[in-house]
Amino acid sequence: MLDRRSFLALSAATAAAGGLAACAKKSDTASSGSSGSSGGTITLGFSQVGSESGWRAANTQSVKDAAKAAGINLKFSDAQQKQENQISAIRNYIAQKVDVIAFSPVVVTGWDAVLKEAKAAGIPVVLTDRSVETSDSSLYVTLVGSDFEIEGERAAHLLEKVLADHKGAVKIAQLEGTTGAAPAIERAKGFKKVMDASDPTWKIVASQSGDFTRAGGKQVMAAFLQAHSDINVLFAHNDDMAIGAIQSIQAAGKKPGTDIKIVSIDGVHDGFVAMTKGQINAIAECNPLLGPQLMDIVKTVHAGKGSTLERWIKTKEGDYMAAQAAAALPTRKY
Ligand code: GZL
Repeated sequence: MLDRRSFLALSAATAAAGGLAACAKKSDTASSGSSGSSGGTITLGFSQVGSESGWRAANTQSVKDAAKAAGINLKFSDAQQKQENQISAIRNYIAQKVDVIAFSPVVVTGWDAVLKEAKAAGIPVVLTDRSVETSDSSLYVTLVGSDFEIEGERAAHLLEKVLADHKGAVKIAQLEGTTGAAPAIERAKGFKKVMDASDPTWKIVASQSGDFTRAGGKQVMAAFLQAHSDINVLFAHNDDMAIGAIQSIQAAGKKPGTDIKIVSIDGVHDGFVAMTKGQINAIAECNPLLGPQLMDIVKTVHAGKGSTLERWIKTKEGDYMAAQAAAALPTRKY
């Protein structure tokens, strides 16, 4: 199976043709005014994963604020982390003849049928945040979002820095994101790639999904600690699960950030606060503020110029050690 990077690299040409066709058909319809747009206003149908984390809340706000600023009529739905809800929301947008559909797919598989329906209706689709696995790359025009595999690699390199003075075994617990979701699959892959190449004494002794939620992180970490008293590192696929896990670590009479070093991904406000308290040792940022880029993409696609876009528009993001958190916190945008 193609991994995400090679898949995306291979799909550019077909997508350009397919995307162009969809846009051309849509823009033809758009000019006849029979689409969701009233006059010059573009109507965007957006299906959001849910409201599972601080990252998601910031991402939702960014999309809503950017649509308003761009004068785009936004139809927004929250799928509560259920793929069937996203599929029905996309079908509703097709029925309403919106001009463009955008969504963050909760998991990577199971989208071909509904995306083929959007293509048949001449409605171009833009992916935000997370990717899909499909053999038909004309089913969406572009993806705007982070490289999750690189984020996993970055988290492992941050852990190398956190463990610079560490002596002895490294027993890692991994809190995975939502099962089947691109960030969960790829962050685990990137982390393991660096781990295997860097230090053979590192061992992942427990790994399970906490579904990107605080409750999930707390519950799974409690179970980890029951089964493995020797855990001295936690790698969490997002800050919310790390924050939930901190409660279980403390309940077990251990000091988060000291007895159990913690590296996480996202960089939400509460993650930075936990770093200022020394409870999280480092965070690889994942930027949720995709709204403005998404609206620019929507306007380009609606104008029939989707083929001019890169197949994957990556977001810029940084890495933070706990020592940098206090200085960074006041100007953080999420
Ligand atoms: C990543 C995003 C993930 C975040 C989580 O781009 O899809 O989903 O890392 C969120 O916090 O729930």
